[in-house]
Amino acid sequence: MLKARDPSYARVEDNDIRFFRGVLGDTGVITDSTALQALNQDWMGKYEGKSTVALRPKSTEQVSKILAHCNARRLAVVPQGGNTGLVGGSVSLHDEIVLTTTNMNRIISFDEVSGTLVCEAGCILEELDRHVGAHGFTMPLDLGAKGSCQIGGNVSTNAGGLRLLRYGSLHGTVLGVETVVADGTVVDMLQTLRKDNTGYDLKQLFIGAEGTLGVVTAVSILCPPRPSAVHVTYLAVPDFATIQKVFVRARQKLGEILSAFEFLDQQSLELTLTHLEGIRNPLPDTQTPFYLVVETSGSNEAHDYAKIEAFLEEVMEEGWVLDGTIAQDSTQTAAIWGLREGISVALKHAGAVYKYDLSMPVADMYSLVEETRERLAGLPVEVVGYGHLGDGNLHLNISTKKYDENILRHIEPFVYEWTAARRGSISAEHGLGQMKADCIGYTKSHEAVKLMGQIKRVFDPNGILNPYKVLPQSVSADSAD
Ligand code: FAD
Ligand code: 2HG
Ligand code: ZN
Repeated sequence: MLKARDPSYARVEDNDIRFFRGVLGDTGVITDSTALQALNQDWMGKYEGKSTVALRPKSTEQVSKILAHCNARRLAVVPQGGNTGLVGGSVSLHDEIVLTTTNMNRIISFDEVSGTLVCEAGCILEELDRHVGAHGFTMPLDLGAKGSCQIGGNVSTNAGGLRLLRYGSLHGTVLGVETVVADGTVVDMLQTLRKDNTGYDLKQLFIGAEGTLGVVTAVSILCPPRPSAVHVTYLAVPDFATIQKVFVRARQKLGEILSAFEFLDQQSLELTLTHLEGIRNPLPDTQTPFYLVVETSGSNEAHDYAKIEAFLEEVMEEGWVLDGTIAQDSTQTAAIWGLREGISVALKHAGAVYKYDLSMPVADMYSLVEETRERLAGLPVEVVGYGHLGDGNLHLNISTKKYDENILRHIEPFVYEWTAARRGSISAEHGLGQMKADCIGYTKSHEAVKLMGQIKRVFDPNGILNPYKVLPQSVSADSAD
């Protein structure tokens, strides 16, 4: 149910528009309803905002002036990057002003010795990867939305993605951020140092804050050397218990070159083949409940290939893998990744989808998918499970034709309670957004949530930044105890 508009926020008036045009020029202020449509709609088509104004600053100084004005006027603001978020965080609920970083897309510097990239928040992930790739480096994160998500959005959601297993989370690879807090103060934390223990590491608060603490305007990030030998294998596995054995063996045998360990179930595969054109089944003659995408990234082609071949031989001899293929060229590699990355897109094509992004002990993961399937038996849904198994991250998706409160009642709070009972997380990598703002208490303690509310009020005492998201209103508001 849509939360009511908080009446303490002001409404945009003609004088505000005049002010914004004075700062950004006419082209930086969007009021045309057709142009606003794309900014008001989230990637899934599930959340629809009602913003009547969107702002497109080109510099940190402009962001600062906008926020200072909005704070003084108590106008609510939604920061927006590539708008690929999956929890309704990047669109408004009511008439909040959208502040998009799309025009802040300059690369500031790249240090070829350390591999440190400094860039503005609106740079698109794939373009950054191309840029650092030309210097022999790679971005430390990769995700299906790379063609449109922005680094500021990645940092603000603490995006995980397909290679977290190898390069770790953004809490480790982001070296610095520049951010503008609610009253317009620019906080320069754009360090490029690997080591810096001077005081509290404030930048960490902005990694995963989902636009509730400040607008991230620039980022410095450590890029690893680009691997010169990448091998991808696609494996058919009979059951979930066996997947865990294959994972343990992959870590033992592939060691430091293991860069991804992803799983999908038969239902995910079928749904993707049905709804996406151009996706090829890598093992068309083998039907089994589970498939794995295992990737290695290293620097010695022959040595790495031999290692993955030996691993494959071993897991097949054990009877753990029923069939498998190693991509022989970049086209086959892209085809396997195209299937894995295409699952979300296929789900979108299939209609409405209830998405749950959970982390928990790997051994428990698939039982949740099976129990959800049982609970929903008889309803017009397809329950699919896939995800970053190597990171203990399950993507449980319930696909149906249209959003339906009756279906939702069968899923929630069941999924959250089930996850909480195993000390998991109800938001492993996508964030809480508007979808789960009121659910944070399932897997974070009362005391922790209360502290988060206090932190929120330090950075944003008027609550203008991304209201109704991440924390329950009662916790964000000034009156919270
Ligand atoms: P947006 O969607 O625009 O915003 C996301 C949140 O960040 C919002 O709350 C917004 O207010 C805030 N925000 C955006 N920019 C800023 C800024 N500059 N300053 C402050 N706040 C800001 N996520 C993963 O973690 N792993 C995956 O593997 C993954 N795969 C995906 C695949 C597909 C096909 C899609 C559609 C999404 C996927 N996602 C994944 C989710 C999403 O892409 C990521 O969360 C991404 O990091 C969001 O970036 P964005 O620029 O689109 O941000
Ligand atoms: C992925 O891993 C993304 O593909 C998206 O995180 C997951 O759509 C989803 O549920
Ligand atoms: Zn994911």
